[in-house]
Amino acid sequence: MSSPGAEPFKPAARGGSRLLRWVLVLIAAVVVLALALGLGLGLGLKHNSSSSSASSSADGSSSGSSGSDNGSQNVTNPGLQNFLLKDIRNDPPQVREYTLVVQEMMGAPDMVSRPMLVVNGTYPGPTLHANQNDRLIIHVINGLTDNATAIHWHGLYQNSTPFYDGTNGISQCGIPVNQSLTYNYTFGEFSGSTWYHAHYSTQYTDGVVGALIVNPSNATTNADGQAVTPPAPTPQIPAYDQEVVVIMQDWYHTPSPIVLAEFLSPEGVDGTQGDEPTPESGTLNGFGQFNGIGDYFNFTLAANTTYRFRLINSGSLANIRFSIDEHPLYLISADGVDIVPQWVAGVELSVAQRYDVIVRTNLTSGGTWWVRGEILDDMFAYSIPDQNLDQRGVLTYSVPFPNTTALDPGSADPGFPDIDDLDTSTLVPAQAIDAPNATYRYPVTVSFQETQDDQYLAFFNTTSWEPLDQECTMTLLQTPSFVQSFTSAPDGPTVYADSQLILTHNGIEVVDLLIDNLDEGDHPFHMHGHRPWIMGSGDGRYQGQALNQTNPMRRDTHLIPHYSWVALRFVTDNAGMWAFHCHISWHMSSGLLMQINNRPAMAATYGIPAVITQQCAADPSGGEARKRDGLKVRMGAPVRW
Ligand SMILES: [Cu+2]
Repeated sequence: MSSPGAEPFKPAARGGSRLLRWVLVLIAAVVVLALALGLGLGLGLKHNSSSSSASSSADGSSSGSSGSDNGSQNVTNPGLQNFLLKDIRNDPPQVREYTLVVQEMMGAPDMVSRPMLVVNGTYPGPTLHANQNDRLIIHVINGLTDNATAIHWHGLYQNSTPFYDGTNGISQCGIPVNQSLTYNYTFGEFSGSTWYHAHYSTQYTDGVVGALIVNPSNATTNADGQAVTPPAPTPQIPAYDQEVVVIMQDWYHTPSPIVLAEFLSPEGVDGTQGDEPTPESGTLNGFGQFNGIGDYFNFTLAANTTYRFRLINSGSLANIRFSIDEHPLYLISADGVDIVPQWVAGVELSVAQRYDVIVRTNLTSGGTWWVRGEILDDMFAYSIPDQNLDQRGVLTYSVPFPNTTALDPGSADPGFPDIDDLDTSTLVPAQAIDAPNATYRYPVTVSFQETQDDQYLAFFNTTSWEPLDQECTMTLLQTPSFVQSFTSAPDGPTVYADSQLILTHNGIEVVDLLIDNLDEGDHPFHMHGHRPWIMGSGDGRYQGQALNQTNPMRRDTHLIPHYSWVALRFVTDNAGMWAFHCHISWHMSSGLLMQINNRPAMAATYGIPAVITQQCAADPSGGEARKRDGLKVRMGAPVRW
């Protein structure tokens, strides 16, 4: 671990920076008010900007007119206040209630207008911010015109509430149009940076994403008044003054149902079946640049302050490299797991991964710096003209010796002489937990295969997933015969209805998934309801190599490179049906999903909210339309859902 400069991390004195912060907030409020009055509350994204400079206003929202589209139908940027978090760490345990409306609107994050699916009219959606001992009550309203939806809370355990996991085909069948579902849960042992997103076909690719930030809590009771044990302290993690969310994703100019249909067709998106759709650009806190234009998200921060940046890749395919020019990153957390900190120049986030880094605004000259969210092309099977992978935001704080020269949009990342990017093999959890001995071990293969009817589908072993019609596996658990099919049989894998690969354990077991990725592509695998240990990995197939049980890294999303193996270990103590799937949108919708069925008899006793069963019976997306997890696509001019 290298350390630039000898100065250890200390939070800056809070008084001075707080005054500056209030001044900035006041300025931002005046700007927002002026814009709101000027535009009649129709704050729209620019569609016709020719500016390539860092021109967005202090609150992060664009100051442009709403172009040729109906302004009231346009997606807006939620502004800096959505990403620069209030300090709620000392709030008492409480119930926090939110309403999220999923809607279809026109938007242009990178100046290219297209139909989007968004939450509460903004992209990204509102940041949900809570402490570990809080209860969240979230009313999700489906304001779409044709399609059902479901919202998943990535990385949460949903202990005793597996039916609120928000996963189409497993914990629910989707919220029908004009209906709602209230998700109601606590965090248990979870804290950290994570995100929520639609878990219904490829909907999140079109914009149904937002940050979900959970602070650890030292409270000894929870929001329900129950006694809880505070998490063990992690003294390695430095104190910080304020938190900043950075949510980044690769960005497509065509609505995902159309792209998905092309991907699954014999011709593929580019003439080769199986080539993953390549994005046109990317976004960083809702802004992207394309074809030489686009707004930059402005991180207008206070000088001499210690910030915890919470980085999220909410994308669909690409890895993203994050860095800030001239500001080294002190990496402290990965997917909500505190790690032994280390200095890095940049971090690569696979789809659905998160990293937390400490950034100090302590330079004395300059004043503006590039914040980089570079879309990496290592997953791309083909290139497209005009593609812009170089996505940026701007960091600004006041310095004694400002440089008045404008930032150069063509400048390369200057890097650091003595600091490298993160090597994920060096990640070590700060709270050491040794993995217990496995009681079951299962070889699992991952592959893409062409089927007899010319579909190119993804398989776990010999099963390619698709959601069931008018039922999901959690509603099926309310059927005694379905539960008995597991409880009366030995533990292990079964296939239900040809498409549901279900790995069942009736008791609390320690399970190894020995995964061989036989595919030429990399896959970021996500296990719902668990934080598995990464016991080992390597090239080729698993052939009995020794596994590391001593404080292995544990995280909910792990990239398995092409033609390689990984061993994941988890304990089956969280009763319920849990998805284990590739988080590349196109791959999950090709069937790369299996289910982990922990203690089905216990899970059945949790019951399931009647509304979920009723919404399944409503068959929200209509029989065949839901096959292959697809969405109804309404073709017309312009192309919309
Ligand atoms: Cu994949």
